[in-house]
Amino acid sequence: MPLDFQDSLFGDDGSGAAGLATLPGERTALARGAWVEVLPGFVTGAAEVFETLVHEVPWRAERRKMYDRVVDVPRLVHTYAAADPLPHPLLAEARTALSRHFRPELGEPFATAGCCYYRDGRDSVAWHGDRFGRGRSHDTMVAIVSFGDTRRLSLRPRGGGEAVSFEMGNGDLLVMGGSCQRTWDHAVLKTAKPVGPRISVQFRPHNVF
Ligand SMILES: O=C(O)CCC(=O)C(=O)O
Repeated sequence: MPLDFQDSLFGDDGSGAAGLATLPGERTALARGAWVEVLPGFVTGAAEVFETLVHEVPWRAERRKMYDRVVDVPRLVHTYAAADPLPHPLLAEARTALSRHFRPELGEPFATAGCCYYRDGRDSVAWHGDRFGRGRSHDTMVAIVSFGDTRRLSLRPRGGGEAVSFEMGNGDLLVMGGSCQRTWDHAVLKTAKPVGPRISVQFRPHNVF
């Protein structure tokens, strides 16, 4: 697991104190009642948060059955339940700020924090929607904060259509809302570019995963 990295790698000179920028971000309507809202630089001092997450999250490698083989899932993961202490105080602050801002529309707070560690460009997550639990039948929101090197989050209509994508850099926020989990798929696809490690933290309401 690569633990050595420079703040400058992530376009963050490291001098910024850890903090949060003010919501809202910029919202883009997608087809079929879905939307995304983006706020670059939502977390300042994000390089320090990244370093803490690398060391403090109890990362787990998963294996998954694929056809007649069991293969490594190409990223490390850990999910914090709503009551679990989060590994950096800024994550708790971010969840509170996101809950306060989006609650009138979402109707509930963000609860769980899923963490994914993409060690390099070979790590990825394939096209999917968060359609287990209520995401299958109800509009909801998933708020992703990105730490570390820049990776592209792609979205495409479920069943086919033109994809859109967003470069997510260190400290950037992207919220998927409306029908997005039911009517669109999203992915972080592999890249041959020489990218360094990235960690994403996904805040979800109860019973959305
Ligand atoms: O890492 C990301 O930005 C997306 C993660 C994701 O889609 C998932 O874990 O369901």
